[in-house]
Amino acid sequence: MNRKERTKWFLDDRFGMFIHWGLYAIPARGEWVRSVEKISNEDYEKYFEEFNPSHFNPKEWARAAKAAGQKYAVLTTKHHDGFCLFDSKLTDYKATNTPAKRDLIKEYVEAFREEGLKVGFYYSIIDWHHENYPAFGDRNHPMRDNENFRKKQINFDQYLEYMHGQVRELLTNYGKIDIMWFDFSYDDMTGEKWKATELIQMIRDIQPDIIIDNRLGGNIKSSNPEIYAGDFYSPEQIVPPGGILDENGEQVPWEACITLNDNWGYHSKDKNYKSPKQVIRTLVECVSKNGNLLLNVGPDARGIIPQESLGILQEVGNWMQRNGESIYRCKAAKLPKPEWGRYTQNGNKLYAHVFDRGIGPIYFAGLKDKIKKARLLADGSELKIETPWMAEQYSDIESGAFINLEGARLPDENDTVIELELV
Ligand code: H79
Repeated sequence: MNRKERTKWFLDDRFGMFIHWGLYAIPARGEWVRSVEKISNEDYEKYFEEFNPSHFNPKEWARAAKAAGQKYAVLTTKHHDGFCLFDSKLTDYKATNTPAKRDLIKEYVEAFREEGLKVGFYYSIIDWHHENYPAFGDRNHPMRDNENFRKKQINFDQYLEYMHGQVRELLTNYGKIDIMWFDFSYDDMTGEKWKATELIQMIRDIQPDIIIDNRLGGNIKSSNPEIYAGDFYSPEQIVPPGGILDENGEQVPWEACITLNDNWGYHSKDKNYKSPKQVIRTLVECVSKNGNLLLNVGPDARGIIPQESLGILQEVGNWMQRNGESIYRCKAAKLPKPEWGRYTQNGNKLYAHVFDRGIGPIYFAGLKDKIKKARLLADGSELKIETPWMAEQYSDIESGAFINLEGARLPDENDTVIELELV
């Protein structure tokens, strides 16, 4: 399979759930807490001894994802702090040895598969816990100010063996895995520093259909990318303004990962949540530029997704239930961005996402005599194409079409979608 074939389902599905969960849910100050507060291994150890997510129920996570209209998920099997949610034979630093006493990745995979969702693994190639991970080269390492630690002799090859071995475990012990999400290369720690070619060959050997992000390094936008350059580009906390094109001007698959508040891991005081409307419009923006949205939740130390996040997911789900057709299997339309919102398209179905209605009829530049039928996607009601009074006096009128929405307000303040069947 080539990249295009591998990523077909991914680009059809468009919307996934990112889950950041680990020991850092206990201090509840975000997943970078060890680095930001320069916490030593010893001081962080208490969270390992305490980790006991009494309400962990991945079926509930999966149901929330499904109800939101998400089609796949990616969970942190190990974040930068090095703690493993899975039962790795290569370390003691794993959920099995905490009061949780079990392989949480196994339960996640089973629960999400059961709901019909595709399953992905996030795996941090950075590891602040492993004794052979170089603190000296990592300006964010929690022990960066500790002279002894920085000068310690390490054997990086042993870390690579560990890292490759864990990836092998993850891709061998849990059945078919759909996405491998590495995080991340930096400075000269990139590509072959991770023995990336060897790693990719092993991955493709075990899971030939898996899709892999672009964070092992290389240049995914090259016309001749490295084998480890990945299947999709992974912009973080941004929707790339013009989408992503390679050197030949061809579309590169991409997925924007975005938090719901300002942290990936659970943060008890961060209430800076996006609104459902922002999330819906961001999803539409991604699809209108040929991209996916991977929307993050950070379950707490009990294993519960914050109430605020669940509320947002629910409202996004209400919208998706009626308007999902304008997202799944859709891509960018070959029309300029309209004044009132965005377009997505699937074959001869053009979806007009009206964010900003203004007053009066909505104008569709370039679509005169090109619209066979128009309906409100949410309820299927027909919309008439009518040329307004004295329209011949307006510029552009020759090539455009008008649709009149009854009433003063948009039927859906989040995003009113008009389905246009093109001739
Ligand atoms: O897993 C999530 C992040 O933890 C990870 N990638 C996503 C998917 C990520 N690692 N690094 N970065 C994102 C960017 C680095 C941000 C930093 Fe900072 C700025 C590190 C130190 C300064 C943000 C602010 C984190 C700590 C303070």
